[in-house]
Amino acid sequence: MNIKNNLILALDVTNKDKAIEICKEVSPYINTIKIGYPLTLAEGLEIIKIIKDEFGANIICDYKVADIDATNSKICDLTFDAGADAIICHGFVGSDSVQACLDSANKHEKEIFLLTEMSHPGAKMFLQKDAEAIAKMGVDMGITNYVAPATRLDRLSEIRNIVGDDACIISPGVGKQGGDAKKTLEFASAIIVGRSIYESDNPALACEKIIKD
Ligand code: O7M
Repeated sequence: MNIKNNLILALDVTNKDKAIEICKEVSPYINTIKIGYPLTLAEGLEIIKIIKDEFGANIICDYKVADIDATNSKICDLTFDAGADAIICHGFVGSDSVQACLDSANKHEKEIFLLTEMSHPGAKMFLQKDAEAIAKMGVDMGITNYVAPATRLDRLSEIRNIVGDDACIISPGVGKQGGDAKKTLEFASAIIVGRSIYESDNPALACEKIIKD
């Protein structure tokens, strides 16, 4: 996926008009938009095509898919049929569940991103101890796209070592969660930024600052 300025917008607003307004403002800087539950639950799956068609953006659906294989297949099929270019899947559920996501992506000629360790403090309670094993599982399965935290650069670096230099790592946690864009991009292929952009009085300027820093 070609990610302009190595910057992905997490479009976690809950209203279509607001979403479109933000996308218009940031479109000179951003071509890849992450749509998650907040916007999808507010506006329905149709929002994927609306944003994709209006802005020609890559759409990564952040549905953190984490169910049994049969259910994961349905979730991924519906998401790709709705126009998503990629879907984010949890790794902790194990290889059969992740394989179902991968099979759906391959069938639709789309992509998955495998979530390893999360960025929030709570990730240290359970997920962190298995994050390296999750990344190794992804490598064994031939997965080339990953999500790893901008809030713990030592962990991001460790995950980079496991998945290799050719893998694409997208990294959330820059800005409001305390991560630094430039330092994160020493290890990550792109950063995911939400509130620092969409809560800003000037989202375009916020993008410019993040890119220049
Ligand atoms: O910049 P923020 O903190 O407003 O938004 C960060 C976005 O990244 C938001 O959409 C989160 O749901 C998401 N995210 C994390 O913050 N931490 C993670 O570990 C994982 C994600 C994510 O994108 O999951 C794939």
